[in-house]
Amino acid sequence: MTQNLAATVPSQIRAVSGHPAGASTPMEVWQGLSAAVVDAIADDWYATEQKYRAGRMEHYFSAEFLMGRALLNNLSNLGLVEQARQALGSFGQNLSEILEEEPDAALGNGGLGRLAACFLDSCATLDLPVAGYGILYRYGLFKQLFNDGFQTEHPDPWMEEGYPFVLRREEAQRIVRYADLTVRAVPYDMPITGYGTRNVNTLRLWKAEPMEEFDYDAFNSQRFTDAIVERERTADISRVLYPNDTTYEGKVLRVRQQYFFCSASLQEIVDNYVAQHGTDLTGFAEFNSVQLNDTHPVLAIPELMRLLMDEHHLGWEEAWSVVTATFAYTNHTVLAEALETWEISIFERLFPRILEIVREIDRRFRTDLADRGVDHSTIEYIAPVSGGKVRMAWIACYASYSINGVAALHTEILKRDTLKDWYAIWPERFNNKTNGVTPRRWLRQCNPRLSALLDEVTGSDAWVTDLSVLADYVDAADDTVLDRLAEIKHANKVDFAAWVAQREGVEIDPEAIFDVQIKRLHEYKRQLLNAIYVLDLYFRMKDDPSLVVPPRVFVFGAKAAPGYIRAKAVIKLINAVAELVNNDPVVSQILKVVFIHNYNVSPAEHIIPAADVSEQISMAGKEASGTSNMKFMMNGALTLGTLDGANVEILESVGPDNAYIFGATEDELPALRETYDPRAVYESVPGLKRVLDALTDGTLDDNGSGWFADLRRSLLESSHESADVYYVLGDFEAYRQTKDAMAADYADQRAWQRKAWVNITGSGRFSSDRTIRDYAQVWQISPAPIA
Ligand code: GPU
Repeated sequence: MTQNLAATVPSQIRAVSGHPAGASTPMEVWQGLSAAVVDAIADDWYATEQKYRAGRMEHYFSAEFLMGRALLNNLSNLGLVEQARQALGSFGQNLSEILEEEPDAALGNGGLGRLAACFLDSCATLDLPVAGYGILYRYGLFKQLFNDGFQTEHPDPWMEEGYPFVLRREEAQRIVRYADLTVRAVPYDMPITGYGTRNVNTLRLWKAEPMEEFDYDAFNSQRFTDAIVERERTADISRVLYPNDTTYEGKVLRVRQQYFFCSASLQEIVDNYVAQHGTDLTGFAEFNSVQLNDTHPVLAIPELMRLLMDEHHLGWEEAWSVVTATFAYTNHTVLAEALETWEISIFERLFPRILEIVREIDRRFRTDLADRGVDHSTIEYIAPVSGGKVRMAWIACYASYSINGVAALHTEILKRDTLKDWYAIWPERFNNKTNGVTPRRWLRQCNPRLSALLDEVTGSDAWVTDLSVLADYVDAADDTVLDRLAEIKHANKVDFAAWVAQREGVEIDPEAIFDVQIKRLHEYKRQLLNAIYVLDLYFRMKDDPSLVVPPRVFVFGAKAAPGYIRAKAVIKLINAVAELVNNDPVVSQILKVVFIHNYNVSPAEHIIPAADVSEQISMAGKEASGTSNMKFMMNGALTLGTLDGANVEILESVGPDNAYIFGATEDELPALRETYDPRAVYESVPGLKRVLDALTDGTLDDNGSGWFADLRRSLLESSHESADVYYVLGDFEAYRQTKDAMAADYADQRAWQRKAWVNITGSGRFSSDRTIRDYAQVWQISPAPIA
């Protein structure tokens, strides 16, 4: 590996800018340094590809990869940060400022996409032969701005200025055919470096391009506009990431996208099999496995059947036994609105052959289950095709050798409810893989101060690749270490306050408790519960000026799906509460509310190291896992949460003294629901009436949208079954009590820092390295280091 950035960086900058390094713009310097990094890893990348191709490989299919920034991650993995700093310093540039030039690769919505990115990092670090496959969206997740406190959405053309971390592989293009359109799929490869290894893995992102650059015939025969329209129809396929998180939209373009990347990826994998092992495809699954990241890539199942039967002449049974040994399926939600089903008519229009195969899967499924004695209504319910719809989750369950949930509680709910009929027939397919996050990005890079302390206390940086070693040091925190921990958090908060002042124009006090809720805006995540708490606290302070309230900054970050009006109403509400609180001359001395606009991966890297309180307050049973809960814990924030998703396992790791847990549990909720009367709660819990009335009595202004009245109605006045579906009012009193107590506990800094230390040292099992080692067992792959 070339490791002489001092020599390569200036020439790379010259090559991209046409100017001497010293006269180039910061953007050009970012481009040049990034190109120098790609240059440094090129040979190892090639060697890794060659090595992996020859053996058994895992292929991670995902419609989303929320990668964030690449440059610091790569420099840090390669141990080149200092070299880069010096190389830039020699012509008067500052590395930290240059790093801020980089756009986030936001090719994902939230947790599901970011999980895929953490997994790629762990696979590379562990030298595992795994490749990612997805779509090179021209526009990533929309950019969020606030206008009068309302969310507005704007395009995110993230690679328009050039992006050195993807390389076009002209020679590896494939053709994808629809009944009404044939397109070229051109791969763009992103190198995925690991920490302390020479292996460089690959994320392959496909871009749709027209078959011919121009349809000259159409142009020449005065059908110019037809020719352009055709080109645009093709470009549409990889134009934009759908901005829905955990909800499904039955758009034809979306199913086109899904088929596009599944078909192109499988063609490549099959071609490679033939190149390595010959034309008898019956052994395909000995060398290949495919992980389906939720149902978005499930079309890969009928597509592999098609490739095996139509192009490689296997019979149905032969093909089916290959397919059922190839695919594994991860479920990421139990929310009914996320279950993808497609109208049969769409399949007829786009890919009749795929529909034919799906219908045959369905026919054989029905026979198979009838033979097993399954009753007719169950068969009808879980059949791949029923009620005029193709049901993607059921195809996944039927064809996969492994089915997993993403946290222990979630997997139990799958087995008990969501997928219970499947579990009854194929219990051996089910397993849990609790999510994890990469400690490289989410601790070492984003929190250098804490990382230095961990190096010191543990005597090495071994924790970076084996986070579980931290558990040995749970008792190693004497007063000196705890004071250091307090200083580190404080310094991070000072940095964050400066960042907030600059980015959002709000002054916040680093002495205050930083209480943070950052995640997609969804009713089940209950940002509304948090907002109600803040408003209630505001009124308590107004009512009783002598009330002793620990100073606090309430930080929010969230995007709402553009069509999700109620989520947008919550954003507007939080902004209205922020205005009320921050402009009150007395209350604003103690409380501040900050809504970080355009929340994304790189803002998260500023926010999380500065957090004291991690808000994980979803209604129990609804958050499959959560992953920010793990990032906060690693950085010493304490969890304020319900017993939901991975919070349950965080509590197990740290013990009840080191987390703040409240609210109805998943097994209590059905009985509570029977008699739940949100109106009665509103009338009887002190303070609630005042807060909910403030939504409509003129205290808060929704600019005439009527949205605040709708929020109030959603909690109180809907029909009996649909009022307060997410139990916001039911959990309010417990939340308030726990959150108040938590804030009071903050005063004892020694005790607080000790809890923080227990969280940090107890976070080992939430490293995505652990998760990926667990998956590697399912995948039956082992490390393949090139050096
Ligand atoms: N999740 Br389904 C998404 O971010 N997007 C989706 O479309 C679906 C699930 C999330 C879950 O909500 C979250 O609980 C989980 O931690 C994450 O996937 C990764 O498994």
